[in-house]
Amino acid sequence: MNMITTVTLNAAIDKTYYLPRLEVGKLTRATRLYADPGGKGINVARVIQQLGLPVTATGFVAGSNGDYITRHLGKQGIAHDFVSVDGESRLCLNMIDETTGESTELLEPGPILTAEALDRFKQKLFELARKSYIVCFSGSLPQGVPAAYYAELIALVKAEGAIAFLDTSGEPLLQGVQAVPYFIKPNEHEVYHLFNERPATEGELLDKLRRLQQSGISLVSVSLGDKGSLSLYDGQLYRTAAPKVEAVNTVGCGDAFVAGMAVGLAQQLPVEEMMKLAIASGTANALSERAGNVSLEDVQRLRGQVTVERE
Ligand code: TA6
Repeated sequence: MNMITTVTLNAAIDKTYYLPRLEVGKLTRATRLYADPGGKGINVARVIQQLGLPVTATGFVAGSNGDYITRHLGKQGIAHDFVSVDGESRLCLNMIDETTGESTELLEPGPILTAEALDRFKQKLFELARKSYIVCFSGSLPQGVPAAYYAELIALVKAEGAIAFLDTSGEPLLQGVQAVPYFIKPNEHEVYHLFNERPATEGELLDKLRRLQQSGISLVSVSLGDKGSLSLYDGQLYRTAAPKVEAVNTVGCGDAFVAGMAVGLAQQLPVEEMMKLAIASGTANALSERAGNVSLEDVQRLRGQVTVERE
C-alpha cells in the first residue's frame, strides 16, 4: 500500500547535450549527450526509485518515442503503466553551454489527446490510485487537455483514499488547487498568479501561503532561489537553505525535490527530516549530468548540510 504513483500527461525523451559553446545561428557539435525517459512526473518516479521506494509511472505515451520511454523505464527498473495514444511523444532538449554553464531548453508540444483517451486514462488512474499512498501530478498539459483535468484527477485519487501532490503552473494550477491537493510547489510568481496579484513583499507572500493552507492544502513549498525556500505545513512556517554546490545540470531539480517530499511523507519522517530529504534530493540532482537523476550517496551526504528553521 506504500506505493507512489507519478503522472506524466506529456511524457518525453529528455535529451541533454553538452556543448563547448552554444551560439545562436552557428553550427554546434555536442561533445556528449544523454537520452532518458522524462517529463516532470517521470523524473519524479526515477528519483523516488533511486531513493529506494516502489513507484509506478503512468500518463500517456505515443509512437516510437513512447516505445523508447517505456523500454528505457523498464531498463532503469521503474514500473510503468501508460495509456498509448496516436501521434508521437515529445523530445525535450536541454543544451548545456559548458563555457557559461547556462541551460537552453527546447520542448516539443507532444501528441494531441482526444476526449476518449482522457476517459481511458481516468479508468487507469482509478485502478492505480486504489493501490497508492501518494499520487504525484507533474508538468504542463498536452494539447487537447482541458485546464480542469488535473482538478478532476485529483478529485478521483482523493476519492480512492490517496494523497495528491500537484506540481504544475498557470491555469492547470489555478484550477487544480480548487480540488485541494495535499501538496503544491508553486514558484513565487505562481503564488501571486493564483490570487491574480503582482509580486510584492515576503510578508504578503506568507499571507498568500496561509490563505492557500486555509483552503485545505496541507503543505505549500515555495523556492526563493538563492534565499532558499519557504514551506508552510500544518500552520507552521519552515525556512530552509540548501547546501552550496557546483551545479552541473539544474534541469529536474524541482522534480527531485518533489520526489524527496513524497518519499519523506510515505516514510512518515518528522517534518524537518522530510524537508531535508526534499532539499537534499533537489540539490543532488544538480550534481548529476542527467535530468531527474540522483545518487543516494549524494542525497545522504547533503541531507546533513540542509538547514531547516521553524519560524
Ligand atoms: O523539470 C524538468 C523537465 O522535467 C524536463 O525534464 C522536461 O521534460 C520538462 O521539464 C517538461 O516540462 P513540462 O512542464 O512541459 O512537462
